[in-house]
Amino acid sequence: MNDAIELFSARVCPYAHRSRLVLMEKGIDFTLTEIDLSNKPERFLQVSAYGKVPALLHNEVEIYESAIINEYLEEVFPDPVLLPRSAARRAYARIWIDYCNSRFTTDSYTLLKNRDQDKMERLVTVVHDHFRIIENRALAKLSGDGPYWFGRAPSLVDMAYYPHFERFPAWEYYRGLTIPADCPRLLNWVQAMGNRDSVRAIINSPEYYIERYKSYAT
Ligand SMILES: N[C@@H](CCC(=O)N[C@@H](CS)C(=O)NCC(=O)O)C(=O)O
Repeated sequence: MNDAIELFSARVCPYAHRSRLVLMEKGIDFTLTEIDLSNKPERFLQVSAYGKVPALLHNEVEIYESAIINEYLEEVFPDPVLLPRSAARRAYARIWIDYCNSRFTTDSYTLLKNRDQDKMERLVTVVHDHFRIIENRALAKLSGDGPYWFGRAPSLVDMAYYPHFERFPAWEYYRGLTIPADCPRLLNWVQAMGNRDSVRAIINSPEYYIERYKSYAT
């Protein structure tokens, strides 16, 4: 079958970034359609019932929500494999992607958007706690002697988290957030991800994120 794949995306969006990375890691040819989120085209709204990027059009198949798009890509294009082989570790992968969506991201953006100085210190502690949970409950237990979530090869979990860490300079700039020194695996993970060809091909500068996140933070 001749595959026609179109990804509706927005450069600033960490969720669209996830699906771009998975498409590139798998070497899949695709058309990237940049969406102006303040003026969404009808064609995009036909595909994404939520009106959010990313959305994927694969021949006649219409999919949205980054985690679901990425699992779909994993099933349809299994090479290279981006989920662990064992059922238990696949379940762990899904737990950590859920953790990213439901805890890590929510609390990170609460910190960035907060302007109440009295709450700031507590919100920084909450995000630091997430870093330590990732360090100790995920990487220390699952990554063995490799730099990625599940060891030597990257997975959908790495692709789910990395876009948030690429945007980290905005948190550092506006909120003084740093990754604590007692998270060496996490620091190493950021570096390993930053060296991947897929990541380097579409990386944005710290200045880009600092500028684009200004309205959230100030
Ligand atoms: N849960 C969604 C989140 C996607 C999302 O929030 N996308 C934002 C841009 S980063 C968006 O399209 N916002 C447009 C809107 O809400 O109108 C996913 O994982 O795909």
